[in-house]
Amino acid sequence: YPHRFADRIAQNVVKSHLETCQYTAEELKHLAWSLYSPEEVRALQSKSCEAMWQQCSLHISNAIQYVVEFAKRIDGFMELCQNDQIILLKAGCLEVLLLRMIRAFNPLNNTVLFEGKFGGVQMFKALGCDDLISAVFELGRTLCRLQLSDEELALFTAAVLLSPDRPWLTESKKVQKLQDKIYVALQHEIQKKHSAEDKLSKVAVLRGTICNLHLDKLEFFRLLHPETAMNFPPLYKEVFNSELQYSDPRES
Ligand code: 4D8
Repeated sequence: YPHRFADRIAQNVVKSHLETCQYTAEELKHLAWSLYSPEEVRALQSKSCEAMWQQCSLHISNAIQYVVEFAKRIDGFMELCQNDQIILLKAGCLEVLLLRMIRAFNPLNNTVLFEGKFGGVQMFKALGCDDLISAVFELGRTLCRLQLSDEELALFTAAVLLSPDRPWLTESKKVQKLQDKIYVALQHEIQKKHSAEDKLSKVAVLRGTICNLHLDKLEFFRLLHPETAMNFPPLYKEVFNSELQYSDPRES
């Protein structure tokens, strides 16, 4: 049974993903054609910038809680030291959020699910950062073209979270080992459904996507809205049920 190992990892990661991805594929299919009316879009557009940011950041924080829960359920993640768990989540949660967005993204009409209905870029006009929003939608379209299954998305987001090259990791070798296993499982998963050429290009594109996801624009966003971008303290508590230690215990 050469794939027994990969299968076990895939099973755990896919289960964790499905348990924490907010909406089932079935629910999304039903919602897909409920669009915001022009009046509703206008109402969103006429909100103040602050009010719209607040509304969006609420959803982003909420979605990030699910990403945190996803990470916690991946075999091996909780065995990493707390320091590294925090680093991986801080560095990867926004990327995973944007990857997860494709489940709630309709490339046929360029709309995304926001508070129960689908709407286009115009919906976020009040935020006053059209370039960022356009880049996020563009990313959505690009990723949708890969037609990832939930299994592939699960494994890929796990691989993004377990990136061994994040700065300041103390046990990056351990993270590397976990990521390698997930990539083997991803490769195996893709092999099941696609021809050989398809498979190779897909893995290559996905690996490339990890780098492309380090969008400068997100950095820019963080600078513009540090309070919104990463309102982390509550998340630390959520992950560890304890206060965060910023200092390295070895230094004291
Ligand atoms: O499952 O939680 O219901 C986006 C936000 C998604 C940002 C959310 C958003 C999502 C980014 C609101 C504002 C992605 C789902 C709904 C709310 C992710 C833009 C659209 C979740 C998947 C679709 C559906 C503006 C949910 C991009 C702010 C920009 C940043 C990059 C922070």
